[in-house]
Amino acid sequence: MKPKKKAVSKAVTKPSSNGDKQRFTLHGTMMSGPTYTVGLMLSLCRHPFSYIHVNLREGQHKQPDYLVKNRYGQVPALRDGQMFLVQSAAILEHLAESLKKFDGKTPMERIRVREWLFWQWDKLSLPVLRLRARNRGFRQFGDEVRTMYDTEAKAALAVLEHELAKSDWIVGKKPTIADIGIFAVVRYTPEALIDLTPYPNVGTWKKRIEALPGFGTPEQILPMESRLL
Ligand SMILES: N[C@@H](CCC(=O)N[C@@H](CS)C(=O)NCC(=O)O)C(=O)O
Repeated sequence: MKPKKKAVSKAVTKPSSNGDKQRFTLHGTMMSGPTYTVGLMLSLCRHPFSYIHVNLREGQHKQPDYLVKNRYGQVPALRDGQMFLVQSAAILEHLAESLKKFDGKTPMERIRVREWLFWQWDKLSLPVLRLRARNRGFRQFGDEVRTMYDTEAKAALAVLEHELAKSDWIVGKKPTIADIGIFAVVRYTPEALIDLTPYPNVGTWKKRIEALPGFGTPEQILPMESRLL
């Protein structure tokens, strides 16, 4: 079906001064945390983007025309001009470098930012997103595995809590893609049936991100249907 042309959501209505509004097209689904990560970054950068809904239920992500965009057969994929980028953490890094926003200020900060993004996928994302998928009925596994993921997710949240007790942001004095990537997992903890009360600094940091200009929820940033600019 031909994608409909739709109005841009509020979160992305103010383009950056050097913004070419046809530069980026995000392929993904609204329910996908990694798709939201990329949408949130573009929204916080105030950079408009076209959006193509990929229907995972119908297996569109495994079709040859999608696999040329994302060889792993997953969402998201981001078109930047002629180039397709995949893996949300790598996309965040590319956007931070090319838009010159939300990166570390010094070489050491930039290394730390990337360190946290690797940590996020190593320790936090998998248990939280698997528990969320189970709770929503997208994945089935028994209580033993559920307890294992729950323990792993809470251990990762304790590491984050310890770090955020020392400063407002994960790296340096300003929000970076480390905050954006990690936020886009932590926001799903209620759907993973994980209570954030024992992690008060994580809770305060989460509110700090939600107060940033350009912030939006997945529902505000990612439409249900395709949207071409
Ligand atoms: N590490 C990848 C994870 C992407 C991912 O897990 N995407 C899910 C949706 S949230 C997906 O496409 N699942 C379908 C599949 O793996 O076949 C990223 O950050 O982009």
